[in-house]
Amino acid sequence: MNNLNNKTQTTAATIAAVSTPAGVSGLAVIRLSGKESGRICDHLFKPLSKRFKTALEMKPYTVGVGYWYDSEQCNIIDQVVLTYFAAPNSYTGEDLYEISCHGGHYVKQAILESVFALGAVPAGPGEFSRRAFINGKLDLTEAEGVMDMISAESSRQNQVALQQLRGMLAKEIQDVRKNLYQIMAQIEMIIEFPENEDTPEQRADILSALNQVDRTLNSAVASFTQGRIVREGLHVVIAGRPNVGKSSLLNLIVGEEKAIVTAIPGTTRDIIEAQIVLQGLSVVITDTAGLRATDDIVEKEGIERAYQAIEKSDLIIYIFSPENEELWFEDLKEIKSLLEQNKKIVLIAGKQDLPDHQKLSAWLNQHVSTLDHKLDILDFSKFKDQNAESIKKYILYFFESLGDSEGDSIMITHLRHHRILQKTLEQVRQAEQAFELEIPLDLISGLLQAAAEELAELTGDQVSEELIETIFSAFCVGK
Ligand SMILES: Nc1nc2c(ncn2[C@@H]2O[C@H](COP(=O)(O)OP(=O)(O)OP(=O)(O)O)[C@@H](O)[C@H]2O)c(=O)[nH]1
Ligand SMILES: [Mg+2]
Repeated sequence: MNNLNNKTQTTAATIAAVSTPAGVSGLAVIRLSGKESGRICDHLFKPLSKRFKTALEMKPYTVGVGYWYDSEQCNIIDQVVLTYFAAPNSYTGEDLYEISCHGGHYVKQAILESVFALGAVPAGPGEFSRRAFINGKLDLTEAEGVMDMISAESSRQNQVALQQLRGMLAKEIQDVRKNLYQIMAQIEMIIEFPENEDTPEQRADILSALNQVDRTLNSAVASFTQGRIVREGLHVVIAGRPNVGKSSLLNLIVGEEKAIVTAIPGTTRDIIEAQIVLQGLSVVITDTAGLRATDDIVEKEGIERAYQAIEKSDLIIYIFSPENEELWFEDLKEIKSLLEQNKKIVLIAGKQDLPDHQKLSAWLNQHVSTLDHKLDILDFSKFKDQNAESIKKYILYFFESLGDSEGDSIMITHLRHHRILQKTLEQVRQAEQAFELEIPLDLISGLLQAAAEELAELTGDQVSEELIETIFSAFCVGK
């Protein structure tokens, strides 16, 4: 464990990388961070006119326009805009320069080579953010928020990333830790001065403070059900027998002919995945091979993959067709088995335009009521656009029904956070029980100490090198 008290330490090497995406663009940004960044830029950047300063003369948070030279100072590579952020008030906490240059392959490469020639080294993935963490500019949850912000594809992903990036989760965790330490201090007082401090009021006070911590942690832990889905997308799988209209439903929902539709049972073999955004929520919809016993090797593999997708799904849209009445009981068996695996299912009485649909509807209503779980049944016909809209509405309704989070409360979106909070909550609950059972106070204090230390790992106040490595290596180069 590395106790990162020394939050102002700087790492020796000056690092550089292109922070904008690979490929050709109008402009690109190259970042340079570290003690030597001013000297390196000063050597290579010549102001365009007297209006602009050299890199070392620039005031912090100003820009200069000028020419960028190669490391021999013979050839101009590009005309650039240089921005200077001074330590410690920069993203990394170190002296940091941003070179805005033209976004062609040659220019970017040549500028990078010029700074490497003068002693900068290539930044690894996430190294700018890692330095920001080491220098106390970001805690781990905020750094994870930065990464989520970059990969956000929907407004809800953006919102949860922003919440974390702004340090709201970090603040909540700090508050809980503070409360835990206060409770430990109160317990300490009772141990030290039992004759004065060990009163029923004091004990009631401690228990109520513990209950409060329990409630906060519990609501954070519970928010993960929705939080995980917001961050990773809601995984919806369309399943059912061959030829019931699974691919037709996928196509209608995503609004394009994504999957092949034919009258031949067993048309879809592979997994077909489409991503849509429903009211700011990312949804990944997967069409699958029809479920049946088969000797066809390709189809068998497809069905195997269908089951894998089902396994990972948050919601299964299971379609029945009026055309294969002989299989309805088989379908019901399949559904029972999925329910036993705790899968969430909505049933579709498909091909609503066919005459036997009513019979299917009645059968479903009758038999579904005998199941242990209440399942919703929707109608669908590929000829009715509004059916696709109702299914989309249902998907959103399903998501909303997973939680009761109030609009502005913190949402946990990372498994790492969830695990830590869950463990902390267990320790706090043990402490509550122990307190009620009047177990010796020093043991309770020990449990609370463990809980507070657990939380320190969440924000990165106490964290292993290995964890830091794991988190930042998932970042892109240049961030
Ligand atoms: N009448 C009617 N026919 C439909 C409907 N939906 C699909 N079909 C037809 O049913 C046949 C199978 O449709 P698909 O969407 O390919 O069915 P699937 O479940 O993906 O089939 P597999 O990929 O073989 O498992 C095609 O001929 C479709 O035109 C519907 O709502 N009404
Ligand atoms: Mg299909």
